[in-house]
Amino acid sequence: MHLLVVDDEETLRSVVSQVLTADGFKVSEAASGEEALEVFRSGSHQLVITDIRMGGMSGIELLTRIKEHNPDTQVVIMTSHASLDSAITALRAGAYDYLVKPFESLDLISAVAGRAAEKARLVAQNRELLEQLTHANEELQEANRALKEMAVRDGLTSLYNHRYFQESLAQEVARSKRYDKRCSLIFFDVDHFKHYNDTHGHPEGDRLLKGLAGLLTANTRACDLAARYGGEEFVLLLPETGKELALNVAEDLRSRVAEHPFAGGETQPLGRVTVSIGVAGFPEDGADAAALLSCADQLLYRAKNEGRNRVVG
Ligand code: GH3
Ligand code: MG
Ligand code: MG
Ligand code: MG
Repeated sequence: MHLLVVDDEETLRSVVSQVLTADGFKVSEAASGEEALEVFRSGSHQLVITDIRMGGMSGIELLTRIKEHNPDTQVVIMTSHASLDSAITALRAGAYDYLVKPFESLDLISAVAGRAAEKARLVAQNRELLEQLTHANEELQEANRALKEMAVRDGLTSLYNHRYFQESLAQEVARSKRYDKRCSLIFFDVDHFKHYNDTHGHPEGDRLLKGLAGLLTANTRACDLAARYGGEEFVLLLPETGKELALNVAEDLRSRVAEHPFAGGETQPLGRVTVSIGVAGFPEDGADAAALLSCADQLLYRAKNEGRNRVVG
């Protein structure tokens, strides 16, 4: 434990210093408050024993400065019988204890310094525990955030999952109703995906779904919500968007998919990877979430029946 002894009387300083060195402390000395502050700032003293009345900076001011710099440092004050009042002031300012000069016994110095050192050790330990706790808490919060995010995402594509989409659709329709706004739903399904899986294998099929999700995300506005509805079915919820605009978005999406050079696309019945899309608008196609979804689903099936790779609204 590093200890700093501060007194302008050299004899007294060296007596205290010798006693505490014998007790096993690593002792530095300073002859004034100013010097003490300099030594303190450049070292790592956990304990300071200082005289109160010195030429220049007083022991009380030194105490205050030290506490500002490192509140964990323990400071013991040395005072004379004549100035016990300033000892009280020092205690109020955060001193650990005081020693009265002339010293009745050197053992007393050892005892007080020993207790102050123990306190400094406990304070440092507490600080360390607190830091560990804070760190653990931050990690926990981060894990919680990640967990919450995982709960709303689809594992394969990282798009929002079915449950989150259903909740969002219900909310969006309710919001649109209340504020007399429009919103639209784009529902699409990969054409002949069974054939793709049969030709290239399920893992390649998974890769295709991921690629498709990437294409979808890259072409979705921040306010739109893209989700994986089920196996090879995806949805795009467009808040505050009328059906005419949604049809344009859907057509754009359809052509982007058809033009995208997905691996193995040329082996598909339509000669590339394509999607069929149904587009439903609120309020004209359904008065609630279920009706809107059912309408988009029916329109999607019409797109399939009419030859696939098309948008029906
Ligand atoms: P259609 O054009 O009529 O939609 O034909 P389709 O073959 O796509 O339709 P169908 O519903 O008959 O087949 C869907 C296929 O999607 C069957 C299923 O194995 C596959 N599928 C569903 N989920 C996944 C998945 O997560 N990964 C892979 N690789 N395939 C999936
Ligand atoms: Mg003095
Ligand atoms: Mg399907
Ligand atoms: Mg399909």
